[in-house]
Amino acid sequence: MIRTGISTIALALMMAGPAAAQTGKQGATPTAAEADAFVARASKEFAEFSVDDARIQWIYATYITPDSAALVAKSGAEGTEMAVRFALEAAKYDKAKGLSPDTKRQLDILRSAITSPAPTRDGAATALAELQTDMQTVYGTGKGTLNGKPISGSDIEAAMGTSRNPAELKEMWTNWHDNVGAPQRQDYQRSVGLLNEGARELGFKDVGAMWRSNYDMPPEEFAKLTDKLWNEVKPLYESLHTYVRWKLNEKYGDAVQSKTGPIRADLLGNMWAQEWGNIYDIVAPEGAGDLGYDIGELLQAKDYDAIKMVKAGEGFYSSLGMAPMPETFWQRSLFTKPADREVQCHASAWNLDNVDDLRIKMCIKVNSDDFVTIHHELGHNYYQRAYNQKPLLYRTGANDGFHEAIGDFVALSITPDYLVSIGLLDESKVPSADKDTGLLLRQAMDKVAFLPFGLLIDKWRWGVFSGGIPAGGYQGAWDALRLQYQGITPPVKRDETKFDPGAKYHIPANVPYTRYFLARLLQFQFYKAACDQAGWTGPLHRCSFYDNKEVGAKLNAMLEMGASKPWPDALEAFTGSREMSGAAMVEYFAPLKAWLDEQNKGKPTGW
Ligand code: X8Z
Ligand code: ZN
Repeated sequence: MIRTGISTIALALMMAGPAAAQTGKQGATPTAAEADAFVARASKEFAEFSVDDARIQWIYATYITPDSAALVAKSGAEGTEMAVRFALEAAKYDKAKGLSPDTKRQLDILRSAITSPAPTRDGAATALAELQTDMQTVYGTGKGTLNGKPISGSDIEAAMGTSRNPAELKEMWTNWHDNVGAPQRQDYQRSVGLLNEGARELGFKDVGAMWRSNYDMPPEEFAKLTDKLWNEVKPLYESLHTYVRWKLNEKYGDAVQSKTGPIRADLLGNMWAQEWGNIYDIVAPEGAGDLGYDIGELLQAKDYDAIKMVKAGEGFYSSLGMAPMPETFWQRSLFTKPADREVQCHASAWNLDNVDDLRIKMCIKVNSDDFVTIHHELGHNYYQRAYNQKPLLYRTGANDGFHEAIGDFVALSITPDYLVSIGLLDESKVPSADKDTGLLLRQAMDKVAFLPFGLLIDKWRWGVFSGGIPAGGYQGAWDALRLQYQGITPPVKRDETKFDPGAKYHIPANVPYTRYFLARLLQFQFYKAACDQAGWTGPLHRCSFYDNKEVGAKLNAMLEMGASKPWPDALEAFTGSREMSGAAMVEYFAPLKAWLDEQNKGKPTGW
């Protein structure tokens, strides 16, 4: 199974079962042929283990009970033990002379692509799996409150997007963080110890260094690359921050949002202040700001339900020439939140048999956020199917940012004209060119706002794993990074009895997050390339490559590669460039940046 919403190779590698160690003769340097045989054996055993493991994980994620939790922890521990054993063995075969590039690459994948390594000593993998499952159960079953009444994770997420009442927002924010985050603090600290011990046994400095070593370059260089990329787009974020803070001050007044300093985290339309598109109404440019439509309202007006939304997403991929999702996708996916049981609502995409048992798991609501997320998840599924002919260890993204970028890249094509072509928007309602600023601002509220958030989650974890952030300073360091990068502040005082990182899914689930930062930039690189291929000459943000089979074929060629080649090769195959870069995103938003800077004249900037 490759459960991409959660992780890619990492989980492929966690799906492991007991295997007899068959290393080369004790002490002797193994031969290239022995290394080939080892890779084949490891792949086969992973593949065999993975199907049952995937089913167990699926059952847990779609029906959280003490029983499914116990089973998922047990299977997870077995998988980790096997993955670690293969990683240690791979290190030995790595020394063989005359290795083929493919064997070398697969050995490297075996060595480093484990997200949750555990030490080999007895009981450690089980202890780690139990801690991680406990945290995920706290997250998956956690509740906040609204007006004193309990409210589920998916409902509170939606309510944070629509409420404009600062007291309600503060209540929801505080209770979610207190109820879901704080109880995980001890378990998280213990899990960090075990993860680091595991990473060190595998020859890495700490888990952070291990995560950073999966990008076809030395881990230190990768950290530098992320900073370089951030610096390319930071001015865009600062312009947006200045403008949005001003608008929030106009709306709520000094007592709620001051004209200077950080923005109050609960006012931005999202529980984590990671995407701000839901408060577009507050920031819309005067006069030209009304786009004349909201995707959520269009869907509701046309009586869309969850299935119809997913069908629309599938329709886009079909228009590129991709085969429809298999019948089993429709039979086995979880599209809506069941009324009678606990499920993990955080969206994910799965391939349970590594071939074509594709599924998504989501608690879909009929709104704009979820329409985009459906395209995101389907992007994972189409990627998974495209590379399913490759050797098992290559059945993942060129890097994890690629996997996260595909569906978002497709969703950038949801332009007004596209909405007309699928019958959601009336032709007479297509916003005229004078609405371009509004369209770009709506997009920037999601795409640009996310950038510092996408970066800081792993800045925090890299610090925790390296020891730079001590266990007694988890909360303080989190707040400091949120302030430094995002320029936001919690609505109530936090202290070290809290654990706000645990209130974000990817912390209890231990899913690396830099992938989403990379994806935010990559999706614009892909989009610009696709629009160039399509011969688009208008403003970039009005381009839709819907129905373009040529773009589809070229995209598929990149997707089919999976991880078989270093990611610059894959990037080059589709875009002609070998560098990840913020330039395409900066170009897309250039007209908005000029407009924002005009609006911001004379206003306080920075925090
Ligand atoms: O976790 C996700 C996807 C599943 S891979 C829904 N995303 C990040 C998040 O929700 O925090 C997509 C955008 C960022
Ligand atoms: Zn994803």
